Amino acid sequence: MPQGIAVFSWDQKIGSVLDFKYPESAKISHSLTQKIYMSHAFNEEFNKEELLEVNFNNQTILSYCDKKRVPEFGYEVIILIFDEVDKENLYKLKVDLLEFGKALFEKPKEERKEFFSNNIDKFFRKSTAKKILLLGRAGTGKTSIKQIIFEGKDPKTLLYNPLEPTRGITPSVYSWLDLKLGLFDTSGQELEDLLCEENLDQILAFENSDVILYLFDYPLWNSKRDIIFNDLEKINSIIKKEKNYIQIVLFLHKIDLIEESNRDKELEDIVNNIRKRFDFSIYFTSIFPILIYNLYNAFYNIVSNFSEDTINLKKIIDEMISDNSKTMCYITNKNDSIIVQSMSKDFNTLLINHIYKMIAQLTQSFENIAINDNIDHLIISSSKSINTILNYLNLQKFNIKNLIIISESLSANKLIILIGKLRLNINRHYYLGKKPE
Ligand SMILES: Nc1nc2c(ncn2[C@@H]2O[C@H](COP(=O)(O)OP(=O)(O)OP(=O)(O)O)[C@@H](O)[C@H]2O)c(=O)[nH]1
Ligand SMILES: [Mg+2]
Repeated sequence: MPQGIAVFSWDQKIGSVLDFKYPESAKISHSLTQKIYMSHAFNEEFNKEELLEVNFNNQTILSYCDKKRVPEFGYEVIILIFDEVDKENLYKLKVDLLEFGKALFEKPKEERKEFFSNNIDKFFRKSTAKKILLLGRAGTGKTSIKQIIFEGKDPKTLLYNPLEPTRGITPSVYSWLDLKLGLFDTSGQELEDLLCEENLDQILAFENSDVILYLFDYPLWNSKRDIIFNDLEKINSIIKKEKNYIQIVLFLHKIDLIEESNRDKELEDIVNNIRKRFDFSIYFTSIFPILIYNLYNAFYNIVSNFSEDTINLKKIIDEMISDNSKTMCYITNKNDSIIVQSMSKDFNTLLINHIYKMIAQLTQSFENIAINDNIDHLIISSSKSINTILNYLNLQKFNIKNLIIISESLSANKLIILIGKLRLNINRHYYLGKKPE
């Protein structure tokens, strides 16, 4: 990503005059603008648009000036500054800067600043921060979910070695593609106090929240559903006082404790029961290996409301999955958390946890060999004709790392072709800003 962008003009008496820049912290020294001006002025070519690549103090600068305009308006220049330039990306940046500069300088001076601010997002990816507040009674599974989804912990370990109860409010910040997610985990034992009107921590917890995730587990629903309804009423009245829109999402957790033969019917009854009083989205979750897919999906749905990257990546892999049977695909981030996934309906869900685990074990050593030895992908074929391909995407700066496809129907060769296509689409999304149709 560029370090900065700036527009300046050249006054014959006083030198460079900085018109505007972004971000405000970008350092645009006089010697830099002087060097850029000289590069344009001493370039023999006149009467045409010029886009130069200039190196200055370990920085690379792309600079655009339309020299046809110089006799009438003087030198007007727009520059884009980089610490390091991605060669793959350079051509696209040049085209974008040329288009942007041209459109900007055609505008009357008084309109340029607004045009500049409204359009620089094509060079700077916006990182948006969102806050999720996790609420729920003691032992319902809040911290376990947090550790699985955001910290890559193994669900089995958390099932057999339960965590200590949480105390107070524990905020953590995680990167999720183009988002910064602030996750506020709270203590179930202190929930009643937290929801009390006079509680001082309430402001810290609720203020600026975008989503409130209220978790209740199946045993609690069975034994004390009044408590759940009561909590929800209180939460509802607290957020009415907040200025911003806050979405409430419910997780009915530990659905593994509902007998399988009765599960669908039971869940339907629970939803109908809740719907009589509240209109919140409800997800059914569990950290049990065969059900964990639902938990990941619940998070994608919540996060994709904020993150354009999540939506686009999901579209790319969904499209591929829709053409193949018994296949699953997912993408991981820097922390090896799964950020998007897609699965054909006939995929054997019993395989999921085993594969997550195997990949998690492989991924660190794979990353090292992928970088050091330029290895593109790794294929694992099991004796039960399950083929898995692991591809290092090398897009760490966008917070994505590996692309994984597991298939019971596709041969290793087909997987290689498929991964090539997916990789191309993902790169097009990141480098060319192409949205999937
Ligand atoms: N059966 C089952 N147990 C689960 C599931 N998820 C978590 N647990 C168990 O639930 C217990 C409580 O988990 P925690 O994550 O510590 O619960 P918490 O909501 O953070 O609890 P507090 O911090 O006290 O508010 C642990 O014993 C977990 O192993 C699940 O999906 N199914
Ligand atoms: Mg906890």
